[in-house]
Amino acid sequence: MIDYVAMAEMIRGWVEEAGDILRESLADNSIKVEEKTNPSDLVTEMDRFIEKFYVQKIQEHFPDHKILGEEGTYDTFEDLKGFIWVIDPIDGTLNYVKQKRNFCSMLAVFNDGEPVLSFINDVIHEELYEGVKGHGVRCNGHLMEPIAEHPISEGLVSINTRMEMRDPERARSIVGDSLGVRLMGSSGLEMVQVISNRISAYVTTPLSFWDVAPGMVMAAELGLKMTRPDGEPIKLLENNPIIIANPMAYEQIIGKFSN
Ligand code: 2AM
Ligand code: CA
Ligand code: CA
Ligand code: CA
Repeated sequence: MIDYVAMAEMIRGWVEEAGDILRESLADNSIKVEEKTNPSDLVTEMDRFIEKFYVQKIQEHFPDHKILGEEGTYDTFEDLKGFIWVIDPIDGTLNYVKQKRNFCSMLAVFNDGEPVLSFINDVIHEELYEGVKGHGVRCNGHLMEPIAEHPISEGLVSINTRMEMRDPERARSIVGDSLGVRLMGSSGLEMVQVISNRISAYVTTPLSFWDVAPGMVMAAELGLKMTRPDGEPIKLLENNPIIIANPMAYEQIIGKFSN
């Protein structure tokens, strides 16, 4: 039997250390920024540094585990057997650069294709969310409550900006049924809003696997639904559009994708 709680305890130390490095980096106005595919798709030297930091720790402690990271770490995956780590060193890099807030650092661990551990570190608010399969979700060590079912008419919703632009009618319909919309520009923090019941649903166009992976074990532990909008399970290591919501809101939103 693998002791996921003991494993989480060790990883927590790494995530906290990465958070400290990121917080301190904000004082440095000379962080180098590069464009990736377009002016809104950025990478900084800190994205690469933090990814390397996690990779070194993983390789030191778990040399036979596989790793997928946004900034270039890519093992070959013949199948989903064994342990796979998924790293998003800074989620919301555009926010990190422009706002110096509203970003997070994320890790997710899968065992034989099952989500077992995940971390989302809201660095600026000093809130570290940790999901452990079978042991619930904690924020700074405090166990989080399962989320009571409620309709979208009783809550706020979030969508990603691409959905607003590419699927405006559906986006409008979802938002119109809710109390209002909130857009943060960090899929990790958006998932955290749902996990902590500050918004009722997050709906997106296709995102990379590292953008969504940490939400999976947390959603499962808190009784939330998290699938693709066609109702299919999230495809591991692939791009996925997602809905993450409490079951009642989820059914309402998924109904809007079936026609
Ligand atoms: P990132 O900052 O790690 O790249 C912004 O809406 C959210 O979408 C962020 O979580 C961001 O993650 C992600 N994202 C994925 N692809 C992106 C792209 N091409 N440009 C900007 N953000 C992207
Ligand atoms: Ca990026
Ligand atoms: Ca991301
Ligand atoms: Ca990133």
